[in-house]
Amino acid sequence: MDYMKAYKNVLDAFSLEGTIQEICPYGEGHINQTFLVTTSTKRYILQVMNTHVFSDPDSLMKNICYVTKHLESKGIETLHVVFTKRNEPFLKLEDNSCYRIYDFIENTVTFQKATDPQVFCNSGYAFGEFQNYLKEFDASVLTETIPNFHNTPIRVRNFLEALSKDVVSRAKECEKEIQFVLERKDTLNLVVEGLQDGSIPLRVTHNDTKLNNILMDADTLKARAVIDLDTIMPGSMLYDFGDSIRFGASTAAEDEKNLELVHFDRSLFEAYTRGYYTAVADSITPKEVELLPYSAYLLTMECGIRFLTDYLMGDVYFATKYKEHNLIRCRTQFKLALEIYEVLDELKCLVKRIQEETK
Ligand code: ADP
Ligand code: GN1
Ligand code: MG
Repeated sequence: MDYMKAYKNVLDAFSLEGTIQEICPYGEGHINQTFLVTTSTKRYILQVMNTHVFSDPDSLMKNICYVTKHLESKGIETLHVVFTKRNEPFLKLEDNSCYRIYDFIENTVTFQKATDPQVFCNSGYAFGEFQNYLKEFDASVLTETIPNFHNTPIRVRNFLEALSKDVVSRAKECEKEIQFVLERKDTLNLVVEGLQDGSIPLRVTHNDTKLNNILMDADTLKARAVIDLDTIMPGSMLYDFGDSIRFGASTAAEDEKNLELVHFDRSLFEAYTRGYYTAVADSITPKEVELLPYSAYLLTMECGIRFLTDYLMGDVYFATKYKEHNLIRCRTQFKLALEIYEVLDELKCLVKRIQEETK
């Protein structure tokens, strides 16, 4: 596809430096379409915003502007929104398609897999620090961009609905996975119940803390900037911790087809927990500490259920590269969830040890 031609009008609407030289697809995100734009003097990230997933782009971009302004005021490196020539934070065309541009954050790298425990530990510390920065942020200005995003019981309900409709007749291809959810659906309520009865604090959280949503410095491999700020909303810090473990403490990619290669890696769990706990030690509550291992199980199950639901619905949510992509992703998640569940008690001991050592 000739991206230069396709997006010329879009880019013309923004105040960019230099003359455009190249536009090419970039990154591994599942939600927005991301492009790297190179001009004669600078690089930018262009995103075709996913308005199916985020139905209120105005509020979404307001959230991002609030949060990035807050971070900037504290001297923290963050996404920089490039405004349009009409001084809007994003461009909406007549066909309702929406586009935004960020400065490309130079000299950074993203990882699709945690290979080095120290890098994973650094990312844990950075997501913990990010949680701290959001503590002082006034949650009342934020719009909930996806209501009930991590409400796992509601995710289960959506799955059951997709299963009963079976609109693309795929249920017969995933009987084992369906059974897996049905057998475990009652183990997924603890965080939502804790938030409801007040025993788990509601905080402002990132909600999408996978390793490729953090940019690491290319030289030091320390975290430079937490990105993908679309889902910053009130939530539980357990969502952020659990989701990082789900993605990063695996020995294989999220879409590895050979399940024999997919294992939960306890040393990666330990590395991340060390980094994260060190950052949040002053604010994490005893119940949150207790539930850290469970949250890894919960978020892994939840994500697997979301992939399976999308598979049953005909791949309407996540970007997929081939027909079984969502089912393959679901299988890696369920394999990991099972392995995490089997060692929950040992992980609790590990967390206690880290807590003692950090005192
Ligand atoms: P999605 O919501 O689809 O996951 P992201 O906002 O996470 O989209 O962007 C996808 C990828 O693009 C990221 O994982 C990262 O590699 C890269 N990326 C996004 N924004 C920037 C930026 N400002 N500078 C450098 N890389 C970026
Ligand atoms: C999506 O946007 P991205 O690719 O960073 C999804 C997450 C899932 C993740 C699974 C808004 O994250 O919730 O955990 O895919 N984001 C949204 O890889 O749904
Ligand atoms: Mg992303």
